[in-house]
Amino acid sequence: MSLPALDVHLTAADADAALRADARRGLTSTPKVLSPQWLYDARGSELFEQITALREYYPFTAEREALAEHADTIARAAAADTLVELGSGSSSKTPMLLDALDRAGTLRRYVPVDVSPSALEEAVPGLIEAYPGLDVHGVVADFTSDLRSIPRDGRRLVALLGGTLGNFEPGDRQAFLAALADELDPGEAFLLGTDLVKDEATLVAAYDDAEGVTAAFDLNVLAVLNRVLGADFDPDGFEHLAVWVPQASRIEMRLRARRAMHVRVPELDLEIDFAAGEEMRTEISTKFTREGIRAELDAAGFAHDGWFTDPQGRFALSLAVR
Ligand code: AVJ
Repeated sequence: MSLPALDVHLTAADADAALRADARRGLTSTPKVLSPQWLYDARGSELFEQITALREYYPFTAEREALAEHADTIARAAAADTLVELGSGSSSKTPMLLDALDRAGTLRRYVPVDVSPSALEEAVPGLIEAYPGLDVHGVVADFTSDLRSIPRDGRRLVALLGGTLGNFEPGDRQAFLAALADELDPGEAFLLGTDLVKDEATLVAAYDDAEGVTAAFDLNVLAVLNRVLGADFDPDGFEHLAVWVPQASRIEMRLRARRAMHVRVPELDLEIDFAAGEEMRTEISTKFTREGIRAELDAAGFAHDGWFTDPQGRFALSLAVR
């Protein structure tokens, strides 16, 4: 089977340069911080897949339940011919939306957008096979900085699922929502999946599971830095932490130095020191409230059109229209 070419707006060299700039900034700032993008090499993506199957990691199941129950309502409200999925990754929940749009009788095209060409190359063939009449148009782009690369024609439903928005800092989140509102035409819709605030024990367990899969996922970032930047991090010198930060309404994944360490990062021409007990933040995962999401969507220029959760009210899908 021959594949339609991906529309590439981000080359491997661009992505690499962005990650290096991020690492230089983050490793030299106080406290130290890394972009969550570093977590998802092949091994990290495999560990994330394992995380989604953990009993403690409820967001994946909860979003699936919300989609199963409400996808038809969402599809009828959006009446879109084009589903644009930002950060589509393995497109694992996409069929739930595609099927619903198909049942609504409007579906014509699917546009998965991801920074990873390999993720698109893996996901697209199966979708082409499963949806014979569907026009599948993959776009390789960083949607946080480049929304111009998504097709403008048709009536679009833009989806950002999986709680991905929770990885953004508040300022970046607002800038992204405003840029997306600006990109959409009147009547077009945005479907946003967000995890919700709940008791601390449940939240922390979801990011620090008993089997240690999330710890392995977090620590893997050091192996990535060692491989990509020639660094000499000793993963055994760090431990994984999941911390609930109520003032910011977010879980932070951090790596804590078990002892003082000196680390060389030759590819960045950098040497850094960790004090014993020093913490480096590797990911934020913001948890939202209904009022908070409404306020942020309003501020960005969206009208709020629907709120759909799983039966237990753990995870929300917000439908916003332009
Ligand atoms: C894929 C970013 C939504 O924040 O819950 C899972 C990633 N990190 N366990 C999340 C993640 C640790 C996940 N997102």
